[in-house]
Amino acid sequence: MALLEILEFPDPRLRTRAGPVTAVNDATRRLIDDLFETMYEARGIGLAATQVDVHQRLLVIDLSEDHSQPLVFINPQITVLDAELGEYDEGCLSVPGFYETINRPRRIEASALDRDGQPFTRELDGLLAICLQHEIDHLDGKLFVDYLSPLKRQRIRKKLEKSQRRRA
Ligand code: GNR
Ligand code: NI
Repeated sequence: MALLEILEFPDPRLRTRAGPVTAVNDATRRLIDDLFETMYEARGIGLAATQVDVHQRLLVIDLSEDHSQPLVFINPQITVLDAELGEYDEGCLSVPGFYETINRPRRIEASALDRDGQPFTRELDGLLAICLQHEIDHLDGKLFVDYLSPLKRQRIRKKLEKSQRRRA
């Protein structure tokens, strides 16, 4: 297993649109294990491959406190079940330290492949529906800051660039 480096906004690599996973094999499962290890170490509830500079349509989620409910979504697709939006204060490991209220559809149906390459479909709501939409946005090169006003996004970008310069 390996800890991977998480890219931070405004790194242009976060804007890459990931391509489909064409085969679920041992290399895929190694990547999945590394994503979980990296996500748990960073205390996140989700992580998309895009965030570690791997541009494949694969993401992991675990909403549990004790790392007991790992979920894998490969080539995920969602359909919105209900036009109703819900708001949530979202954060992102690629935008560390910033939380903003984002509106998204509350109820979705998700289809994907699991870590064995088996297809599944689930209806999702609550934080899981929010998190999956947030992760699929990453696969499409999109970040939650894209839903904010240009002024707010610019402020966040400047602050993160400053802290990245301090660390460099
Ligand atoms: O850890 C995370 N918390 C979170 C909170 C609200 C909405 C979405 C998220 S996902 C985030 C981890 C992350 O950046 N995944 O891409
Ligand atoms: Ni994120």
